Amino acid sequence: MTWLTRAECGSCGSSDLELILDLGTSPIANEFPTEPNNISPAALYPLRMVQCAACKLAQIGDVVPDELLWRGEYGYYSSTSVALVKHMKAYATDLGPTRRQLVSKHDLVIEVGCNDGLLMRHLHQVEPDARIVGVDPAKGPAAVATGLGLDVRVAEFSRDFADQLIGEVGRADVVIANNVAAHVSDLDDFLSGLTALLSPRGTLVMEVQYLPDLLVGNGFDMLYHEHRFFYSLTSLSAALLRRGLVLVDVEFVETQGGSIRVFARRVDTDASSTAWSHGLKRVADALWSESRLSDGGILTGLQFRADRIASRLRAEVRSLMQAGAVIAAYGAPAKATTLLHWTKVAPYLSWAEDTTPAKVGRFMPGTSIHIREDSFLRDGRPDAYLLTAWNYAPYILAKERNYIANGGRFVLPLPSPITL
Ligand code: DWN
Repeated sequence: MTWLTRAECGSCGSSDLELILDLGTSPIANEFPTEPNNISPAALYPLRMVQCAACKLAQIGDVVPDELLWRGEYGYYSSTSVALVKHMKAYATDLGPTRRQLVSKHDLVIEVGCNDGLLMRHLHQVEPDARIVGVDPAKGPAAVATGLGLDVRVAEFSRDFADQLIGEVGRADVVIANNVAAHVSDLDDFLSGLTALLSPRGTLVMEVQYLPDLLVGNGFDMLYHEHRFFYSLTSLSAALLRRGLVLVDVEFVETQGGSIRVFARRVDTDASSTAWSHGLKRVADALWSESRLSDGGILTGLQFRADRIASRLRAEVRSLMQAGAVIAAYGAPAKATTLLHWTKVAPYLSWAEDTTPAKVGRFMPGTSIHIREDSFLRDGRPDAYLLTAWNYAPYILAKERNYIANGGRFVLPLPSPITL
């Protein structure tokens, strides 16, 4: 089974797709093998980003089928990231009775892509009288959530599954989908399913990685095969409207190198009620700002910046190694697969360290880099780390202040390689 080269936009169907970024070939990013270097050429897939000239949605140019993408044990568990735990706790509070009052007593909340139930747990804490149901296709994370007593359905979300779920629990007052809309193969079916799940006056809350932040931060490593779509507010608004949803508010959050949290309601209800007047203005302001950004050529220059970063990062890492340094990767995030394969710095890394138990003992995809447990509390530390989990840099550099004070170095790959 191979990949499908996209002939039309996954949202509006236009065939006017422009190449933005070509990163050659790369393995599946979130599948951490138990053996080193297990990549045959057949297991490498083209990695390109294209943008639809009609609706401006950026998307992966060659779609690896779900059956291949999710065949292994999905390696991502939200609750293993301290930074994400903090983020989701604040997120739940924001939706709860003391802030937006979106999740109220006896409400039905459905989270699509609930992973290991991290947000669900915190929503239960802020509103114990709400009914919260999760959906996720990954058996491992879903089993963790179920083990915590959470109501999680192990299933691939679709319009058909939405209809089945409505029959079981009814339509939701709040539907949540964080870091999911980027991953789906059929965007129309996915968004139509979310719309169907919503009660007439319900609210959809979605977090997605924000393309302008990716561009400003040169985050080319966010391009990997499970990320099928890359959203601006302009393209997301058009995609939602096409499926009967209108944006009523937007917040900018730090996760994943910069994301947006959008709030949307069904067009066939009173979405413009005064309750959302401030939110509607925030949406209008953000759309205007985006219209100015897209004229700056920041999108068309991404390929040049990715090329330049690759050569500069190799130079930074090579010079450290030539000075006798032992270098390790700090974090084994999915994006590190793209970073290592595009920049070709894997041969300079002695090992990787990660706090995710499911990743420890395995290898970075397509490399012989062994993943060890987080050595924060142990000796045997390297002379330098390549900070592959750069999106958590403030948290990690603060956590590692003693390592740095004792001469430890960090190489930050993005937005431009620099050794601290
Ligand atoms: O959309 C997705 C996002 C939400 O999460 C999925 N495509 C898969 C995944 O992407 P990722 O693997 O790049 O996510 P993270 O959360 O940026 O990965 C950070 C990695 O770094 C994790 O494996 C945990 C690790 N880590 C660590 O070892 N020490 C993280 C921190 C903060 C640390 O101190």
